Amino acid sequence: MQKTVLIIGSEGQIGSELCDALSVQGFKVIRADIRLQTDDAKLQYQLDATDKDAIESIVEEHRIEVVYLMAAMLSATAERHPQKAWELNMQSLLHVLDLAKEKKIKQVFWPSSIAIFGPDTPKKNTPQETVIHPSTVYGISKRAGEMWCAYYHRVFGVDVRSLRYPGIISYKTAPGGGTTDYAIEIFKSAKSEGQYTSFIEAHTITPMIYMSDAITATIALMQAPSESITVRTSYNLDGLAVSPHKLEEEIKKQLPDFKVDYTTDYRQAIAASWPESINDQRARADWGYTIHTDLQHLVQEMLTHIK
Ligand code: AKB
Repeated sequence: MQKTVLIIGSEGQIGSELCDALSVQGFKVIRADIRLQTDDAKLQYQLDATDKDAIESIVEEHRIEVVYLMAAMLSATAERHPQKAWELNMQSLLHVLDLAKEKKIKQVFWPSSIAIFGPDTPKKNTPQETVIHPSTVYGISKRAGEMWCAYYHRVFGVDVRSLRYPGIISYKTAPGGGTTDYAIEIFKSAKSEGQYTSFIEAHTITPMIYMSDAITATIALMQAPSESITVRTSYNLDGLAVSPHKLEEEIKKQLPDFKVDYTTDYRQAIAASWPESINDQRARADWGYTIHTDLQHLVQEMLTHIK
């Protein structure tokens, strides 16, 4: 029988592409997002992710087996709205974990982030287990969420799985409120204006991956046999080491007149507190994580498709 999955945050950068990928794989996908206006034959719902009753009623109506909880307030916006960020990022997770604990759903995916790491974490080849002192509200909420996931798995047997996503670069749905958003804006501006003013310093490196690799990794993790999942907090995932300067150099190969200047703001300190590269041996060994898209290909794809 066709498995029914619920994507909470279906209209966001990752959620929207996850819906498409899971539909192509034959899943019945129910979309839910605060930004949705209409019910389309009950395949989509306007949903506040902090409303447990509303989530539960969708789960019951559609006999949902798997929930992908993609709704979150990202790092830059969360610094401006700490209380709201904490409520959204934590309440939504605890509600979904409770539904799994009550056996109303079988499996949960919840995204963590490289933002859990802070300035005193080793910057290069950051290990899976290391010093984890996040310096942002978003990072704190993601680390707390990881610990909740591990707790619900250990104490209640909940099958919750998670990835520490690097910054994700994509062209279909714009991200909102992240620090790594510059790495998408730069392509838009390169095409439309031939110039970009970066809020991140030229040589600040953060790990980034192309959306297709993030989606492939998410689905591979969720489809792996339970006994091969040895990390129940969240798996480290490495990406490409990207900085504004590296993107500028790569874009210039195709648009030689492209120029970048720099006016940094509070987001610079956030980016500087994150690792440059990540050790993802556990993800590779446990369920076969690989990156398929290199920087050259990524830049070419972005310049071809971004509107
Ligand atoms: C952000 O910049 O906040 C996100 C992230 C790294 O989790 N893209």
